[in-house]
Amino acid sequence: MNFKDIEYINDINISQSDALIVVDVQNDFMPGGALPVEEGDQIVDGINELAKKFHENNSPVILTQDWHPPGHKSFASAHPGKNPGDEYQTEAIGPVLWPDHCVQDTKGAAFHKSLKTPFAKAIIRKGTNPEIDSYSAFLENDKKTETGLTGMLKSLKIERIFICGLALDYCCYFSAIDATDFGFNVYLLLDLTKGIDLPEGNISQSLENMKMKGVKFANINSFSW
Ligand code: VGL
Ligand code: ZN
Repeated sequence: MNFKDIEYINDINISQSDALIVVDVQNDFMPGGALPVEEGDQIVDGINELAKKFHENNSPVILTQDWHPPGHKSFASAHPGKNPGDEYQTEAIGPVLWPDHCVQDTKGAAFHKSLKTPFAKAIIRKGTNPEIDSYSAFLENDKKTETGLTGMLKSLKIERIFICGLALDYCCYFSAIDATDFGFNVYLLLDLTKGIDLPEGNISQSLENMKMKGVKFANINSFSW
């Protein structure tokens, strides 16, 4: 599956049962960062524009922040002889190892300087357990430990969630899949995300999987306002 085969939903009106989840718009995922996503910086203005609309409508904007302790097990440097990009799969880590990135309280873990963080109702920090990675904003990679975001959104009576940010085929993808499992109606904003594509083909595989799960695709022009 390729971007041009995708059907986009149109004429979306934001309502108070909608939430916007802005995934990992952090320096380390930007060009020049520790785990750069190509063109990752090009989505920030659009995300700000959309977040402003949600905020004006009293619909919650949630930011996520990858927030690893030093020596996190997802880092190749924590495994003697391993390099970033090497395959490594356990229940809690993988399918590949990463360069050291988004270490708690470092500049790399900070949000991109242009991201309008005052729009956020909450910031969910994930990947904080040294042994377990958390690509998803909802569930850690052990598929058991919740971040708490589901409870928050359910108590706010959120039904529909819109996902944007970085990276398309990791944190956005796993967040979208888990959100459907938790019963939300999920939209991925394809022009407000960029992917890593590691291993190669991972972006099209994740688009295919999301489509099969019932995730819908939209972009910033899909909203009517
Ligand atoms: C991410 C790899 C490792 C992401 C986070 O934000 O997509 N990817 N940690
Ligand atoms: Zn990470």
